[in-house]
Amino acid sequence: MNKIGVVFDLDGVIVDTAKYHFLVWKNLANTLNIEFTEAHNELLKGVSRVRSLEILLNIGNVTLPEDTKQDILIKKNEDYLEYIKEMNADEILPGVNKLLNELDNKNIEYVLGSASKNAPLILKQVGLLHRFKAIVDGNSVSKAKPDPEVFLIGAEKLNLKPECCIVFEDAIAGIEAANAANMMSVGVGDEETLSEANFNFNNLTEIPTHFFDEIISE
Ligand code: B16
Ligand code: MG
Repeated sequence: MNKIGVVFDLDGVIVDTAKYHFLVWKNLANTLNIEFTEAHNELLKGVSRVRSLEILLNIGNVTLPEDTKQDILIKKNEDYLEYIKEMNADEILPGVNKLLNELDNKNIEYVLGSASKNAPLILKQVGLLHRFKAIVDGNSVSKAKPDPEVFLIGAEKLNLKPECCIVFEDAIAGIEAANAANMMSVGVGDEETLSEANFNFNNLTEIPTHFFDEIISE
């Protein structure tokens, strides 16, 4: 393969914003008398905000009118942004900077492919926004992961065919989306959970130096 490009998920790969999503959803769940555990939170990883609320309400077997749901979604994001505005470069996950430097050195371009509508703000907070060739996020897509749309747009931004793109993802929905897009999927996190990925690593520090060279030479 001559030329390759990379699409990075955000939450769980570049930064751990899942902990903030959890705190806010947990708080909202309490006000709705829904028991919401960290295991439940796994179900929200990689899926859109709207879908996250649907999952939460399903867990509690709660039905709400549409306008109440809209109010909850607004409040969810307001509370979440309180955490985001305190973020800084210390929250970049281990191995990210080294990996981006390596890609830069090898002239391999990379874009972001995230479900989050707050992706540009989060990247700005941690000082990484300028490094990506393009940002494809929850504002750019009509269909959320596991639909491949976000990654297919990423491939367009990279001017590459999907099969020349490598996706780094921490969520099952994201691995499914990458596979559906006919891209190479790299699961970042628990190998058993992300068993559908083409490659698995616990975190980005584990990516071997020759990982990209081997894919290019295939
Ligand atoms: P927002 P990713 C996803 O980010 C999160 O994993 C998921 O938990 C969240 O619901 C989604 O973003 C939407 O986030 O409320 O900020 O629009 O993993 O796709 O980078
Ligand atoms: Mg993620």
